[in-house]
Amino acid sequence: MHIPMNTWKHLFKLDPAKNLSDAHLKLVCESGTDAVIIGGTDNITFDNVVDLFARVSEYDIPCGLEVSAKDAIAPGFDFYLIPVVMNSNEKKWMMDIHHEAIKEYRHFLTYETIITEGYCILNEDAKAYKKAACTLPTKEDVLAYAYMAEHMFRLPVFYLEYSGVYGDQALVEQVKQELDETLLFYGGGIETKAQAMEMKQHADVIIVGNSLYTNFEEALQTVDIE
Ligand code: 1GP
Repeated sequence: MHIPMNTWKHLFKLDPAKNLSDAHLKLVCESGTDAVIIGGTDNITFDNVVDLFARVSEYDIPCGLEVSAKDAIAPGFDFYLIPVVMNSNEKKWMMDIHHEAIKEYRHFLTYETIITEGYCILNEDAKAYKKAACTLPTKEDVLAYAYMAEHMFRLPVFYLEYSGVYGDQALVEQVKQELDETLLFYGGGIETKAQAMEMKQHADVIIVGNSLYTNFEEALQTVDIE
């Protein structure tokens, strides 16, 4: 499948370790979002990933797996988002887990389905920040990571990850100015349509996750950002 990332504006990220009713899942999948991502940090298992994927597959919406645990990688997704955590202190979050995953799953982790994300995690309290042993980068650091993502590694995506908190709009704007080819994904703390519109001014794609589980009705409005 050709992944039409260049047309994306908005993605919902569903956490397989959290509960979403069938009625709410239907509204998410029929919301007009460009794709649904399944991903999270804690308690991600093969079973809960496959269960949620089966439920999303009832709908006519592309579904991707953002890989965070090697044991929870399942075949059949339309695409696989592979984070490479650029501000991690540990090589395993950039290379080694990926290496192990490819040895096992290369038959379906293919050129056509993989979207490698240069991840920069900016919320020190985020579970992913702690798990991936990150260091908080300065503004100059972030801009250099963005430059590296595009010019050194030619990554399709640079992901500013504020997971759980609403980020620094000025920084998102500056990072966008650093990028020409690499798409800028922004995720973190978007709870309202106004916030979605604000971040979408600069990011190519915004990702909404947690607010689906805290204020569903407001979260659903974030799709409507034209
Ligand atoms: C998390 O970037 C996504 O990986 C979305 O963040 O859960 O804070 O919306 P939130």
